[in-house]
Amino acid sequence: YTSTTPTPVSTVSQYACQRRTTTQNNNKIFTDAFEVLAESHEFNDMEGPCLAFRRAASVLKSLPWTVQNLRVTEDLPCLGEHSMCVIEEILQHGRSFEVEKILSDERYQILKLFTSVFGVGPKTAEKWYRRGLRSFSDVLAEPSIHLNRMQQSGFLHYGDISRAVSKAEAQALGNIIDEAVHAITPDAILTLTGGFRRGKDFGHDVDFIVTTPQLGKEERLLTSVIDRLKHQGILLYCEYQASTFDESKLPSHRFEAMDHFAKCFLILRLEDSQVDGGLQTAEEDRRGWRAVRVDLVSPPVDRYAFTLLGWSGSRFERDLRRFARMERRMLLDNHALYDKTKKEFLAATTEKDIFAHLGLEYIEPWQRNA
Ligand code: DCP
Ligand code: MG
Repeated sequence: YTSTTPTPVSTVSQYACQRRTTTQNNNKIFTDAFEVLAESHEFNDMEGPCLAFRRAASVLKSLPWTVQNLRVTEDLPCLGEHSMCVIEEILQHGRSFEVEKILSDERYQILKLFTSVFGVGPKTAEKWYRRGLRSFSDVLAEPSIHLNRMQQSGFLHYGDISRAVSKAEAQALGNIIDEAVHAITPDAILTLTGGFRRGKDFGHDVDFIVTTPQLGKEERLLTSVIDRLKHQGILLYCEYQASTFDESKLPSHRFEAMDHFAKCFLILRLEDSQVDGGLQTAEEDRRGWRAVRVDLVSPPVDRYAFTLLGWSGSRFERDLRRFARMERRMLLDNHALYDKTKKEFLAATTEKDIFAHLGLEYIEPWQRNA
């Protein structure tokens, strides 16, 4: 529900891991604006302001009420002068002129278009833009540009994978992966993670953790699953990364660092007949299938809880790491938790163990949409 009397704002933490954030966003008009500002700063390689706008958006997403005047925002954390100005503009005029200027800017539009291709990040998009390329056909017609495998499949399946994946489709993919995993290893563990674990209705991909109770057998399980999907003829693209995990290494200081477990980035062919309540676009209706992005990660089972917490994602997970470092002198990442004071690793079999080690109240996955 949306209450009109704001709860005391002084109790809102600067850390997303100390806030409960459901998928119901009562401040979408503001957070959409902040997201555009964050992205535009990202395109201009300005990490500081980009992060500031992302944190500001995250704070507003956690509020059980809608911001209706500027006064209530004064006591909220992570809202700087610039964010306040944007809120004020929106409160007054129903929109932000600064955001509208960005949205109508050619460079922003083109970089947004290029980065919407699987395998194309801000750096590549910027390089293409600087070379004077302005459309997909410009890029594809440019002989000096070499697309890597990921980008080639990104263009090939662009229409399908740029369209959101529904919960029913995620469920159908879960069934396919479940069948494959358990045909290979009957006692294998398969868990849906990412945005769908947080209760989102739509996602850009579907993320799963795949492991086995037998320590050391997890990597072989993943490669066998990939082989099986290939034989079923539903593997449209696969980038496999072997494990580079070293258990003696301390958790990474970097917030955005990828983990070292065996993983794969896939594009799978999903039949309409496998999806409950089925049909999508007119073209897919005719074709009878769509392409979907799927990520699988395969940690050793004793690292399962860290991986699950990490891959459940959102700003929540970034702030867990920051909280651990800043408030507890601990290092957390997708592999482990390390106490710098005691100079020892802290083991965990469940997410609750990790929250307990950090002295944090447990927050359910569906409350982690920060
Ligand atoms: N992740 C990771 N290492 C990777 C890929 C992902 O640690 N190589 C983590 C970071 C994300 C989480 O997994 O926090 C899920 O990633 P997504 O990009 O799929 O994000 P969501 O699932 O939250 O959103 P979406 O609905 O866009 O898929
Ligand atoms: Mg995802």
